[in-house]
Amino acid sequence: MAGWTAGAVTSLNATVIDLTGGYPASGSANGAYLFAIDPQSTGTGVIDPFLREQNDGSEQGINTSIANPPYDDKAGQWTHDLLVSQLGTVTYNGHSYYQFYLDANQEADGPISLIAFQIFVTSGSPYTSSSDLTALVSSGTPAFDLNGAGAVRVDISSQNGSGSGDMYILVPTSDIGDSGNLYLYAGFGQDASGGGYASNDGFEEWYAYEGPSPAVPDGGGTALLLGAALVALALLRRKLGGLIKPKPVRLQNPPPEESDTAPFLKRF
Ligand SMILES: [Ca+2]
Ligand SMILES: [Ca+2]
Repeated sequence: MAGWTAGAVTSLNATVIDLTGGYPASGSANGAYLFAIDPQSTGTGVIDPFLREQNDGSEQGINTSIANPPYDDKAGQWTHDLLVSQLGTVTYNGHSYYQFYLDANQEADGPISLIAFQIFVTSGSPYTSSSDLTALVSSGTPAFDLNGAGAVRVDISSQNGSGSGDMYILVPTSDIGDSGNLYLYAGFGQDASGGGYASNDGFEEWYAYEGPSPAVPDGGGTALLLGAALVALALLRRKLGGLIKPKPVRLQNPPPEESDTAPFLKRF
């Protein structure tokens, strides 16, 4: 979808949040906080991405389990419906947030620009029609819009290609609520004035902190359950430790590449 420009970005002078310097760069917009992820972070765990999107020039995507998803979604099991109730919360500066991670994948680990980030919440069953989803984006009211208080462009380093998180964003839980279907609509590319960085190379991927996991059953825990518990433990350490780096939790024979069919390890 080359040439696409986020409708919300109408100002020629978007506020730029520059995270390309990497950790500890950070910024905030419309009540959300954005942080570059430390490339030296050693936390690793089994991750459940819910949105992959990919195109050259610019790209946009929304999470859905529809077999033929709209926009530049990369169909497959790592692009799927998500419930608000699946998410865990984190506390930052005394307030409660949902935490969404981005793993960007660009040529030569180059930068990319996030120019649209909206979260929609709906009740009832998830959408099964691509046109209903695009109508939601074009005419619905987002529960959260990073551009809601003025155009924002977030420049992000895509360190370490795919398999390593590059940024996370904390979205106030008060904006989202605690139930319903959660749709993340995210767009990348240059802003309306031609600033920022186009998308290229591999897919961009989103995942979320999905909260504390059930205890691993004695003697019966599957690798997936164990991995999820370790991720939760590592994230809990992050939460409790502020900016203190999480300790290594699991680094045993990570697969060389992310699989389309099985959970995989990712650094965060
Ligand atoms: Ca990356
Ligand atoms: Ca890319």
